[in-house]
Amino acid sequence: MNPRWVTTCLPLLFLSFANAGILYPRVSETREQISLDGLWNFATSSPTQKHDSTWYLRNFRAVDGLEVDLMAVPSSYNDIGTGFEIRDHVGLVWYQRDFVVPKSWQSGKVWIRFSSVCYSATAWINGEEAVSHSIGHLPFQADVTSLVVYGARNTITVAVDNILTNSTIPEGYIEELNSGRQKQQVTFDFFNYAGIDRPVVLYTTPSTYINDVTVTTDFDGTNGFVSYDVFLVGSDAVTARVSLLDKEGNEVAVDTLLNSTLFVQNVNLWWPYLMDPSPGYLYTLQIQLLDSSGELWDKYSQPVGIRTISWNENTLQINNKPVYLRGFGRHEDSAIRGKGLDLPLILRDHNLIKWIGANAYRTSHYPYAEEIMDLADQLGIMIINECPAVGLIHLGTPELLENHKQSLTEMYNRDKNRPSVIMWSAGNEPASSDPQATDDHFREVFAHIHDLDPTRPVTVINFNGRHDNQGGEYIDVIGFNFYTGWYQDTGELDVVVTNLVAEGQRLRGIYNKPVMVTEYGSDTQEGLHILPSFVWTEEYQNELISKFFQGFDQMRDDGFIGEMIWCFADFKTDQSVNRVGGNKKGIFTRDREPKASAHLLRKRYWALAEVLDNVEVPDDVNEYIIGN
Ligand code: GCB
Repeated sequence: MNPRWVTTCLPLLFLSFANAGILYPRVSETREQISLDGLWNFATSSPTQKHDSTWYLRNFRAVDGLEVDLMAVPSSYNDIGTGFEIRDHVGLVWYQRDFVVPKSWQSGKVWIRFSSVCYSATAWINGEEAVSHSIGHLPFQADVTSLVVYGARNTITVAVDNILTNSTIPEGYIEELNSGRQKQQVTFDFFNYAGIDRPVVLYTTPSTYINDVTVTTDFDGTNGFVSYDVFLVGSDAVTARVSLLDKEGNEVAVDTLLNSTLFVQNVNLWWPYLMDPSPGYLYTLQIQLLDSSGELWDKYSQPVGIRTISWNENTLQINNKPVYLRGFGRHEDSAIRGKGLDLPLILRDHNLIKWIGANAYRTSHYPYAEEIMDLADQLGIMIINECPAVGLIHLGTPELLENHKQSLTEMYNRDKNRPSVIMWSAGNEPASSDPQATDDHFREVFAHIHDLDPTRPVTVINFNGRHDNQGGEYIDVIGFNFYTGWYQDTGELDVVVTNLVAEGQRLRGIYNKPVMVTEYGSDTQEGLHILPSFVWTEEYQNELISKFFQGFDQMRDDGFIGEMIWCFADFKTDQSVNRVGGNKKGIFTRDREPKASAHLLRKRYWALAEVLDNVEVPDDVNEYIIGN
């Protein structure tokens, strides 16, 4: 045995309460996994039915009068059917399926993990409640070791509720329509998709297991440092072996403590896309627990990017180099699937992001699937990671505040180790009608996220809405959404540059913090052309964004750190008279084909990369759009 492997007897039971681990489930020599994705039985019901009886614990197909359909997991349920009932459903829906747990799983622990259910969910296994959770877009799990039967068939039933209230994250309320129907009103414009929209897995761990790991990184010249904290649950004495592997799988550092710093010579730093010929370099932190005889007890591998983030009143820096963010606001949205995870789609999206030369995006307006975040880590895309607090109104109410903080905690627990996450966003466009409430609410929210994570800056987009400086001392970066030339001064392209620069300077003046535009743009129907340009045409979108480019370039040397267009792709919204088939501010159509603006933005982003990152632009980007 390696002499550096020492036995560490830890107060393990104590640790089990100290940390709420939500590690991404990975198969290893000690961990197995079964996917529960596929077609589930599916039924809708009225909200009151939940409390009627325990009808839902029976086989759906045997419940008299219950109409049972099939539903794909993962997917939003709304656009799978053909009727209004399912698309516009308000309240509970029910999912059910059978699964078999292998006999061999009896020796350890069995977990069920949902990557996201929108919005609240309760799951029963064989009639026993297994887990309940209430914030969408975030994972949750439960130990179901004592609920499942081994070597036999089990049944899982999941109740999913899409109702949003004035204390949920995000907020909403139910309106009685003239028709007598109920409608879920929301404080955002994207379609209110719901369902089991990300993968569901069963997985195993040993009884003493790695519950969580927190990693922070640093470097000094060519030396890299990976500090880690491994949290165990269990009660046995174990031996630890924690090693760092490079991309080729070579061990470059090793330690025997559960909490230590690994030192890496000739470090390969994690760099953003186009800032280095090999952006997104990932090491693997391999954590092994061994029993007293040296047998492998548990093993978990965590990807690690070694990089630093620093910020001051003028700049945001990765590895001590100022970065200029060029990217998008985006949505998880596509035809039929809604917000359901779709691997071909997310790959196409990231191929388009590389093609266009972007280096960043914001997860507007909720945390995206872990598989999406994996791509960002691997490609070197910088992420402003936004919690689901979009359009909060009831600021100052204790329950909303608690839920808001909880959404940040859960997002942090899930994504804390991701190198791509360079900033937290505690929300988008909160209402500002009550400045006192805004101040109190956000003072607590910022303190909370800064306590969780002192290593990353924090923003709220359009903080305080009207940009007065209530609470501004707690915010690190000012992100603002600015629709001059669209919602304001519609059709008035001549005022765009002046309005934009004036707003940027005003915000700089108030906060003295780095400032960036997190949304700008215009709805554009692909294929619609009018000369001279007219709102909704491809010409207008191009002319409007060209004006913004001029404004951005005027601000760039004065604490202006980024531009994100709204939006990456067209997306579905609720029915409304100012949305024709959805929000059409996409640079790409909903099926991910370029509008004219995508080609223009590509020239802009590659020109910025050439000037700021010193890269060669691709041969087919033959015209540079930068400044004037
Ligand atoms: C905004 C919102 C975004 C909307 C966008 C729009 O300010 O943040 O969610 O989609 O405006 O197009 O109206």
